[in-house]
Amino acid sequence: MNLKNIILEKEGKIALVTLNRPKALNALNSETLQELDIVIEDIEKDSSICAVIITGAGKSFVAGADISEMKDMNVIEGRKFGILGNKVFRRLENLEKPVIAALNGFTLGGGCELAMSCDIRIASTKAKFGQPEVGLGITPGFGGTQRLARLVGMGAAKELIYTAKMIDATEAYRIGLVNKVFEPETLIEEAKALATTIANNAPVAVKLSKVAINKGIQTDIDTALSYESEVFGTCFSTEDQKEGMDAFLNKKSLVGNFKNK
Ligand code: DAK
Repeated sequence: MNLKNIILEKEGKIALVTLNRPKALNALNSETLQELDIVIEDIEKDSSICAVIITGAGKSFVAGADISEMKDMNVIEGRKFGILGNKVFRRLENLEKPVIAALNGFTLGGGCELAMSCDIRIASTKAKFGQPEVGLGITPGFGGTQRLARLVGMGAAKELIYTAKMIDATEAYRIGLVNKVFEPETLIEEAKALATTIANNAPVAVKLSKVAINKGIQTDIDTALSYESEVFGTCFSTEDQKEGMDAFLNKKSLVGNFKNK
């Protein structure tokens, strides 16, 4: 895999994806989005990987879509760029493995939208968040108008989007945009600990939980509960369910030793 702007590392059951274009604060250009697509595909196909961490190199997670690339786009190019971004973010959101965003610094615009396409967000005390698009004459275009309101509620989402102001990690935690905040030097270590805890549980059950939550949140409660019953039933076709319950009844635990089958 020949990547210029992303580093992909694998440690046991965990994949660590580092956006690595620090000179431009890891701004998302078409090339980086295409590389992210390739990396997600690789992780999708690698059955040894059970959890993913995404972070940024340098002082930024992602400072948004690449303004220098977007500046002179015509309508067709803008649409193409938008389709690519939405495709990649949706692929990440639907990846059947849990994804943790470890937000080390600026998490702005398309960067905040990328973080919201992940399952869990943890941040460094140095991280800054915002949707600055309206200050540039555009609306959020990689899902920000939809995912932010679902995550933090309409009031907080509208305030962030309409004002285009940045908030710090404490405020992001207060409104529920991030789950936890850590000192910068411990962020990746904490992300790996969280990823390991998740990866040690039954991977199929984690995957099916993600599917049920993501699908269910889009619909009414009765339909959502039918998704839940469906995935719950599917668990009983797995070896992990049989062996996990058997281990419990024999006063043992399978945590860390599930087969992913
Ligand atoms: N794009 C391109 N380059 C960027 C960038 C960005 N988003 N953000 C920073 N850089 C570059 C800077 O231009 C600078 O480059 P040089 O001058 O060194 O060549 C370098 O990174 C370092 O930045 P600064 O010198 O500005 O660093 P500071 O620490 O002083 O300031 C900052 C950091 C994050 C506050 C500042 O860089 C900043 O405000 N950056 C822009 C943040 C922003 O507005 N981001 C939102 C972008 S809009 C679409 C879908 C989605 C989107 C668009 C279309 N479609 C559906 C079509 C998404 C839009 C966005 O994300």
